[in-house]
Amino acid sequence: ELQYPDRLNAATALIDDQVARLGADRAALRTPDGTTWTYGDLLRRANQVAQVLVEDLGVVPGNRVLLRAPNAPWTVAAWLGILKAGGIVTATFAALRAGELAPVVAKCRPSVALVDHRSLADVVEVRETSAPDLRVVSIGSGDADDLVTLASGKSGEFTNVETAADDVALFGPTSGSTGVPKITTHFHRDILSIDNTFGRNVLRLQPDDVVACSAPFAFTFGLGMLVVFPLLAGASSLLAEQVTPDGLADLVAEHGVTVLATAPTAYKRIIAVGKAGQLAGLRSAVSAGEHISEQTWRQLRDEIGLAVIDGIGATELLHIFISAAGADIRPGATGKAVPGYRATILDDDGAEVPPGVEGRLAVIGPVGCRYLDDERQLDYVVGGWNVTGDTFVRDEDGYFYYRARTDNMIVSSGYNIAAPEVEAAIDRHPDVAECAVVARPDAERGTVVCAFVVLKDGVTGDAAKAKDIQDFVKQQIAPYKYPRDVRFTESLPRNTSGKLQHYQLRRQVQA
Ligand code: 3SK
Repeated sequence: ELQYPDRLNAATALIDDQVARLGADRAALRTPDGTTWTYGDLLRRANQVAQVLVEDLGVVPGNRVLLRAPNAPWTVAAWLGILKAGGIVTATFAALRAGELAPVVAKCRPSVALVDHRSLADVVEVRETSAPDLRVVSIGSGDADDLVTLASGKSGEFTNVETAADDVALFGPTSGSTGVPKITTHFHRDILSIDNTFGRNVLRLQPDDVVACSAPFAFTFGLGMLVVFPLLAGASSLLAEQVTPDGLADLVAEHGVTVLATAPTAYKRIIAVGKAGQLAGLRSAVSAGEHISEQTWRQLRDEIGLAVIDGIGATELLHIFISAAGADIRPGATGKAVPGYRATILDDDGAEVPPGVEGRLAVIGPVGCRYLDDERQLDYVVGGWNVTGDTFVRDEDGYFYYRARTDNMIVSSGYNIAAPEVEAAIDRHPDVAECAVVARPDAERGTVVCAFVVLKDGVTGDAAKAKDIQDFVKQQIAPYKYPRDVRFTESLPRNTSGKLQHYQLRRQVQA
């Protein structure tokens, strides 16, 4: 069992202690344009942010601070600064629209929002419609009241708040299979636990590693890969604000990246565009967010000798809990329970099933699911097990093999997309009578959002209408959730009591 002192601020371990241990001059954060922040730079700027939060914005321990910013050095400084001040980071994707942000704000009740200057509009809209007391501070505008400007006027000296190891440090919103956000809560010790489990036992970064990851920090996969693991290893990370899979391969080759973490879609795309060779300098590569096919895994191994570390994690558990690296890898399997975790397969009644029998993957370990004020906790934690939304099967040797999602979640290119949320957005289109959304298998993205749409009488379902519906959806919810495949139909399959039969549509799109 992992033991932590009673008083523990994760930021102290991540940056103050590392500067004391390794010195200030090592590179911590790099960007593609050549900017480098050393560990000393990061400590000073994180302290400056903490000073702004406490001295100028009146943040006190336990206050929630919304953070909406891309993967960039000031975002890391802001994230650490919030922890230093004893605040709770409420991380949100920059792609979320006001309608998706509002329930997160309502539930988390942040007092301050630190927001990239290019994505202020949705936060301002939420403040105006439902959160009048929210103090919105831009990052990077250059204005006098901008976070970076305010921080630059501070000394950079700050004594971290002595939080308890089990004080909440992080709220991780997750869309949930119905589209109504759930807020996962994580303690200061949880942030260090992910390193003591996956980080040290599977990933094993070296101090000279340079890590790149396509996931945003708001997704805990990105947070672990770009902030927690590299800082605790004394390594550095390459932060790119927005990066396509092709761009990722170029970054790896051009910036001496030694460890890459991304979703299977990116690996497939890199292979498809003939850029796998650009990954040849990697020491290690991680795939998570969705299942990587054995074929893609073997292609990378055979073409460039890269044995990708597959893994499954969850926002609820902060990071990866099933994985394997090196000689432990068994092609086709996601891996074994990460040291510190136990994993099993449960049937629909919550009973454990023997090897070879499919069921729901359940895990137990140092980080567990704790939703903020949400009855769905009772579905996720059953008999002490954290019951994931995935069907798996295990073998006699403790290896776990992915089968399918168990709920309404569509996992496309590593993004979790709740089918009911997309259905609700399509239903609001004035020409739509009804619709149903399912996952359609896709060679590149794993699955894509596929919408079956019944139009109102007299409306023609053609390519222009499909595009119109897609654009309409992108206006209402985060654009990555839009249906890439829109199929018009006369009616939707229903059972005798009128219940929509999604499984019939799923069957249609398998063909
Ligand atoms: O989706 C995953 O597999 C994952 C991995 C790491 C951290 C968080 C998540 C959701």
